[in-house]
Amino acid sequence: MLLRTRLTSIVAGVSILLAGCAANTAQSPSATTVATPTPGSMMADDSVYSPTGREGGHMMSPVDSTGVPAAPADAKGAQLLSPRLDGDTKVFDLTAKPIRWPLGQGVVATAWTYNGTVPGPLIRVTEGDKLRVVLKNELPEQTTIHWHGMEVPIEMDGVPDMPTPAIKPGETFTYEFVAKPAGTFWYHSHVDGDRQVSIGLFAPIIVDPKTPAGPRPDVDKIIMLNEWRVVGNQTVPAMPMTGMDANFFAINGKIFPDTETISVKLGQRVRLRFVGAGQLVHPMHLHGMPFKIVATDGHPVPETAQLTKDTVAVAPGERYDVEFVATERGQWMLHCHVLHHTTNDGAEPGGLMMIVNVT
Ligand SMILES: [Cu+2]
Repeated sequence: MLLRTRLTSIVAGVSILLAGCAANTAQSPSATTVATPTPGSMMADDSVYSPTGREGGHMMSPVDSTGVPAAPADAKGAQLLSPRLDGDTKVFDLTAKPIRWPLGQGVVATAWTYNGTVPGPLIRVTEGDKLRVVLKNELPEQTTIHWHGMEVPIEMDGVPDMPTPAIKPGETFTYEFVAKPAGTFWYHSHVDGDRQVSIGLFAPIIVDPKTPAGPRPDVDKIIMLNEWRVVGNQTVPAMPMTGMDANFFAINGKIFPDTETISVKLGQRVRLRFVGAGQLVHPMHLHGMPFKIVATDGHPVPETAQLTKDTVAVAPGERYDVEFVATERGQWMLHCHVLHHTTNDGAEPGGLMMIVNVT
């Protein structure tokens, strides 16, 4: 989600380049091409959305709730999606669609989702698997999927027109690639990310190693962190910008005390896979027992380099896999240490908190 920064620096670089070439009026065609924002990106001309221009128009407008169906009250995000087999290819069907999503505590957000949940469904495969993901776009706007951190061909990378065009409303696109490398990854929209990702178009993908280094952990949990702005019945994409600040903070699409409780038996080994799916940094702190950081951004950390920590700062886009052995009985808090993020619309306790219950 560094597209804006990247494009800004590219544009800045190109401006300097062009200024330097002022005496020579023949501009390099390639430089002009690079400076052109991709359609649907944050650099694009948003006048197509709003006659008043970009920041004051489309970016800040509430999400349209008209006719959006409600998810079941007990709906959960990041649930395992079973593939169907086509020969030796694992096929996953996704539909991008709006849903009224229960964040918890009676707060309902208008979300854009994969298959109607926040986060979208978990895709879990083994390194080397042939993967096909069929995405139907039932959103009112174009979209794509970017396979964040995975090594996919450029045609599958999900940045609009670089080189594959975005998927228009009503259209379907098939992503096809071999799952690599092993690790914790996530997938998300790469169109109008400031809005589309902020309102729910994100989900986990885990690639298990072909040859595991050791036994699997007894408990293995994904913890996707993001932020919401819900005022009354209206959802506005939360972004770090005055007037757009988040007032709800969610773990796997839920706010405390409606976040999941992780149940662990004494002596079990627990793996938590943190994913920074929002736009803020969340230093996640576990009470009672220290943990080791065993993988960063999906890639294993050699044992001799594994830091023992009780807090890990999860920045936007990052993943941290941490592991600990449950040595102490009790209901231990796991929470963000930006303490405003443990509130629901300003009231504590709430937000990015969950309980690890060791029995
Ligand atoms: Cu936080």
